[in-house]
Amino acid sequence: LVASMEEVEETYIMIKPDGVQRGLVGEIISRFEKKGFKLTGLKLFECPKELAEEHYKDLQSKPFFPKLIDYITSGPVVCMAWEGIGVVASARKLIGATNPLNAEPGTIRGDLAVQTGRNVVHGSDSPDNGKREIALWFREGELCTWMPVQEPWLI
Ligand code: RTP
Repeated sequence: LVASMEEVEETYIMIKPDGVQRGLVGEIISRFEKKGFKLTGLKLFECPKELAEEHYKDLQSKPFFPKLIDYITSGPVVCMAWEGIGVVASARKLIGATNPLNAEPGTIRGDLAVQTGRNVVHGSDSPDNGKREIALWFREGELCTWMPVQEPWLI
């Protein structure tokens, strides 16, 4: 069955610098692909400090904010836009709890991380924030809408 367009959401997923440095990029991307979501944006990117501060502006007053900004700007991140039915909440489930020690085995953080301050991946927490964050991290020409092939690639 084809989903009605109202059910289709978009979310911003980002592999943080520790995920890139530990060689987990392929592993993390494949979890979203295998689940059945559609990749519509993808780039390796060195995040400027101002962008990290804008992205995390709701956490500005937290004591860990300066450390969080240092972490996110400490090396390249992988920026991704994903599309699909219920993708925002589903991606958060695939990612697991913020503190990796509380994240269930089978989730990305549950399987691959041990510290809140090095929790390898970000996912938008609402459809509105999904749209806001995709607009913040991508320029329009960097996003692709595409349909699965109708003809087989191989015969
Ligand atoms: P994210 O935005 O990265 O997906 O994470 P989240 O919603 O699960 O968690 P949030 O509370 O929004 O925190 C954002 C990121 O800040 C770092 N953090 N450090 N106590 C600490 O040191 C602390 N608390 C949060 C984490 O990298 C968290 O993912």
